[in-house]
Amino acid sequence: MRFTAKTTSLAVASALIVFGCGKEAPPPPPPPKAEQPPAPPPKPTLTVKIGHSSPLTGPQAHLGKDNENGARLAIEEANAKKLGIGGAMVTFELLGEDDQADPKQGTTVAQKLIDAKVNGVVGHLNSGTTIPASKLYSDAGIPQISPSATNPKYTQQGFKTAFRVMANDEQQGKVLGDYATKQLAGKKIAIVDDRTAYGQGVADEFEKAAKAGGANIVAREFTNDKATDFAAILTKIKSKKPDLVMYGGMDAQAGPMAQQLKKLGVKSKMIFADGGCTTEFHKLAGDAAEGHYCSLPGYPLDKMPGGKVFMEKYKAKFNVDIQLYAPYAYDAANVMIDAMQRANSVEPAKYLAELPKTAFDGVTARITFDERGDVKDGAITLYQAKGGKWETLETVGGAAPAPAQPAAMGGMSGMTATPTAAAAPAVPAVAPAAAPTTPAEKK
Ligand code: ABU
Repeated sequence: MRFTAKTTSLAVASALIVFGCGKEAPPPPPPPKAEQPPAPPPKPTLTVKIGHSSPLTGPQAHLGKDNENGARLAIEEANAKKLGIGGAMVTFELLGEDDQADPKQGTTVAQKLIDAKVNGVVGHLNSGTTIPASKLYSDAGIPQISPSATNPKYTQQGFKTAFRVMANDEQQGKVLGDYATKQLAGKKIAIVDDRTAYGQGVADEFEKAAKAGGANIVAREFTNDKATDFAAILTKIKSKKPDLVMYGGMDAQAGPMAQQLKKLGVKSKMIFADGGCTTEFHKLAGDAAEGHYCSLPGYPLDKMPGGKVFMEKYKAKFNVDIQLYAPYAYDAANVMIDAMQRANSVEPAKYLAELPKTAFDGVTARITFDERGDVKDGAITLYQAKGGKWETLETVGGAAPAPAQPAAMGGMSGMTATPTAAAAPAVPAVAPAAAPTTPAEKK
């Protein structure tokens, strides 16, 4: 007990000492305030102008709008990502111009885009406009990626600024010529072209390959890219009784030509390259479309990873089906933006240095460029018109895509892949344009 009382007294005394005879101890002083770092200044914003040029009026307006839509979709998606490049928040703006598929208008429009200080150009659609415009872009140091111009000359001029994301007409003409003579056993072939850089060029390449395959060219006629009446040339062709009629040109002529062939009682099938390989061909030709053949660079879109998703997004945004080159324009714009990100600069001279090193998984292909700026390992797919759609026959060349992902909606309107074609491995029958294995340096 004594021990307990003593202990208690000591505790009380200690408490009195500690708490100052019953007064409450003041709260400890707050620690010195840490310096708050100043809020970072808002990132500067930067508007980056991407030029686009295609025919928005005239017989190819539906294709021109399709290209523009593809590029616009890529740009809007990039804007939604709020990309920072070179320390600035970047907003991309599409400057769309109408070159009317006319070479002279193509250079006028190119100069307009250069004067507007675009950072790059996606386009033009036609070889006939792309080639003369490419000189102006080259002189101005502005990178240009054509989604659809296929005349080889475009990338053979030695311009460091010129790129394309689609296999060229040497490759396509050869595949068509081989198919016409080997698979379709064409011996007597008539050829018509529209005298454009594309139409005449692809017809020439087809002719070379068809002759090499043993065919006799029984007629070589030409029209133009505004014509709709082909009675005179088709009557001449009828007298030659061809097995096949090859057309070098666009759907606006291929469709009526198919109709007029049928009306004349010509049973020969037409065969043509990408310019006629559209949904519009079926509309223009009606029931005369059945059985004709076409080719289109790349694998069928619905077999590409990202292909079906792209179709869905496109339809949801524009409320129309893809006509032809929209996926290529989408890829071209994305390749340009990707190079800007890798360069961390939107300055043409800086990101141009990154373009040859591109390795971009687009919806049309894994895009890498050869030393000229042509897409490497470009595949080419052959289709046949059946029941109002293009059905896949086979794909030639190119690296086979990874399996496509499932999508909620159906495939691209007017393009269907047969199960056999989809499962078949690519047949490397077409030599890709000079294809070094390392990233290309433009010379
Ligand atoms: N690729 C065929 C249509 C565009 C062009 O090269 O003229």
